[in-house]
Amino acid sequence: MKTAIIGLPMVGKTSLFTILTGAHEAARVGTLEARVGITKVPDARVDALAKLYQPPKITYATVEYLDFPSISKEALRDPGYLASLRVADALAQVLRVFESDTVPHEKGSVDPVRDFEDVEIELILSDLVVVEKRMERVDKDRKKIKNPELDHEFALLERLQAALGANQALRGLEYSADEEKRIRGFQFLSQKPMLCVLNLGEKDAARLHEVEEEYRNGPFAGRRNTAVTAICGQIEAELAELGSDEAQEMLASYGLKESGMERLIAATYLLLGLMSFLTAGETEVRAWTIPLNSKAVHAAGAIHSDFEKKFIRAEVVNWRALLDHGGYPGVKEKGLLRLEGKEYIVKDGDVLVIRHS
Ligand SMILES: Nc1nc2c(ncn2[C@@H]2O[C@H](COP(=O)(O)OP(=O)(O)OP(=O)(O)O)[C@@H](O)[C@H]2O)c(=O)[nH]1
Ligand SMILES: [Mg+2]
Repeated sequence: MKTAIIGLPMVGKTSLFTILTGAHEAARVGTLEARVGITKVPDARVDALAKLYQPPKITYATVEYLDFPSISKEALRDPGYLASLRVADALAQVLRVFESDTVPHEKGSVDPVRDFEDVEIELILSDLVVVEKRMERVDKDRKKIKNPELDHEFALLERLQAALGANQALRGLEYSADEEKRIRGFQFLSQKPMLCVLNLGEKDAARLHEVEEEYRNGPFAGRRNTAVTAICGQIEAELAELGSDEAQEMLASYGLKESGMERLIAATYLLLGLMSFLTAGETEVRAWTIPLNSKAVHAAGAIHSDFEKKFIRAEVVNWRALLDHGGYPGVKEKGLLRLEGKEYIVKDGDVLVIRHS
């Protein structure tokens, strides 16, 4: 799962990317010079189970981030930039809330909502071009052959056109499963889930949660597929250089409980509609990523495609129960280990053992 970090010039995209991923190397994404980095999803359940089992291998779920050059009309006309952005599963837009003399933003002043709308409008216009091109094509075909499929598609495109024409992002619309399928291939930019990352200055650090709530319940309230999180990039950069005790101390000195990065990663994960199930034993404790509401048989497939094909049953126990009873013998004795079939909907924090033939 890829999340593209986007935003206007000099808002702290690259700084954020570097803190998130620790990656410094540039890599090519298609024809574009963008940077790719992988972040592990912090998971206290994995930590706790690893303490119990002491396995040689501990594996966290991961999210991939892409650091993009700043968004502009020009960038969005560059086919390479567009193509690279289209493959992202979600967008994280960095919004500058910190005051800075070095930022040569033409409008200078801090206004994250204005900046958000500026980028939003570019995404919308770029989608509108795609929709209208496709409408022309479909309309031509409709004149040649009578096909209800084409009429369906045209009607859907008209709906998208109307929304975009009214400056509405496609992530705000509701789609039937059929419509979802029809438009997936277009990889519309304004349809991608959006994480707004408010990048606060040091002096606002103590008000981090307050500011986040203000925006979440204010200008960004009620938007579908949109999440809001606030960080203080400068502090996070310093935290990244520290050991965990020192980091805790520094957080406390700003009146903060946890690192903003952890909240940001968790928010990305949720926005992408993902959850984790776990496997735990003496050889490895591991978090596996699956879409929310996945069936047991698909969870098995995340581990190994053979497990999906030859699935018999899943042994399921909640991670906390496994921990509290010191492992499998304990939960078996208490009757807490359940046997579930293919159709079982896996829950966040389930620990699974897949029985297969
Ligand atoms: N005060 C403050 N300055 C920051 C923060 N984040 C970034 N900066 C400064 O802003 C400038 C741009 O930072 P980058 O991370 O390169 O921003 P960017 O969005 O990647 O910039 P472009 O890719 O050039 O559009 C640098 O001078 C940073 O030191 C922050 O959280 N607080
Ligand atoms: Mg940059």
